[in-house]
Amino acid sequence: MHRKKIALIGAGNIGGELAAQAARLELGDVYLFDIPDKLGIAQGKALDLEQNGSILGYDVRIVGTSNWDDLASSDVAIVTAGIPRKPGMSRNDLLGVNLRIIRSVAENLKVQAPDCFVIVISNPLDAMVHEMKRATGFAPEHVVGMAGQLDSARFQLFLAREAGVAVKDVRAMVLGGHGDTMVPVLSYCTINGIPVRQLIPQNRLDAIIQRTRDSGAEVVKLMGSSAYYAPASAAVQMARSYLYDEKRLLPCAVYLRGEYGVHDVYMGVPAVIGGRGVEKVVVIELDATERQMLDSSVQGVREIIAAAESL
Ligand code: A3D
Repeated sequence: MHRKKIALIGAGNIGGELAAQAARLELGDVYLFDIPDKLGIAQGKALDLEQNGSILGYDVRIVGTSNWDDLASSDVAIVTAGIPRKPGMSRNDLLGVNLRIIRSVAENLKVQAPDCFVIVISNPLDAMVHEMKRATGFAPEHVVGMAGQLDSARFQLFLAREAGVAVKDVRAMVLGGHGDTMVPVLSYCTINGIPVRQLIPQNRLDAIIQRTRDSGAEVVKLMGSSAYYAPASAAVQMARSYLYDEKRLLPCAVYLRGEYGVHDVYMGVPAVIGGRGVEKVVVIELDATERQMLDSSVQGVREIIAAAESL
């Protein structure tokens, strides 16, 4: 048995919070990787977080590095390398820059950690995770994207606030691509088992759906850079489900091979994550409106993947 090794590629806002959460949960030793220009930041965050362990009582190694050799045989790699949005930008505006970064990360991961479970967060998410699978050649079960949990968390929060109930009593799922065409599936949305449509009028639900779709941009507008606490929590939940074989059923971007009538596309759907990676893609029935929204989301994802393939 060896201590698990968590590689965090990108030591920026999300990377730092991922390191903090992974350390607190003692998921394994944490390697916080960034480009040589940012080595000091990676090492500084690592040292701060190791010292934090003396206060909080966790004990794992946390290493800041820009040397790929340090990431050899990692069990999990969480990829945030790239640039985030600035106010007024869409996720798709990041395509050209982040695609080159993802390709170089994939080339190195392939060599250093061929058996790792890869969770991609960099945007535009669906195209980046698709490219990660293509460029590493890893099995689709070992390459997933984090987005659905974050979008679902946002949806749940707004529903809870509207209904005046605890957020932990709200269960909701957002499927489809991570963008303007994301699909909040109201037919499965409940507050402690009660269908949400019985508790919140349709005009308020429509407003909440729109706010959920715009929520990433809302955060960017407020603070000038992307959200990072909730994205990190969601990815850590996925990593933990893999490492501990928890078999959590989570909405995440997985490679579809005919499920939902969709082939060769990464998209947000419910999936079971366990010790073998993506163990099951769960196909749920959708009503006519949701199905239509999912189809247009697929179309949007295909377009961004095609744009990536042409670069
Ligand atoms: P930021 O704080 O800028 O951190 C990104 C880090 O990546 C920086 O420290 C860069 O130096 C580093 N980096 C750049 N190139 C490389 C490379 N080749 N190898 C290693 N590291 C590199 O950004 P952030 O942490 O706020 O966001 C990271 C990414 O996540 C962005 O693309 C965001 O758009 C995206 N994001 C996605 C979601 C989803 O829900 C999918 C949510 C929030 C942010």
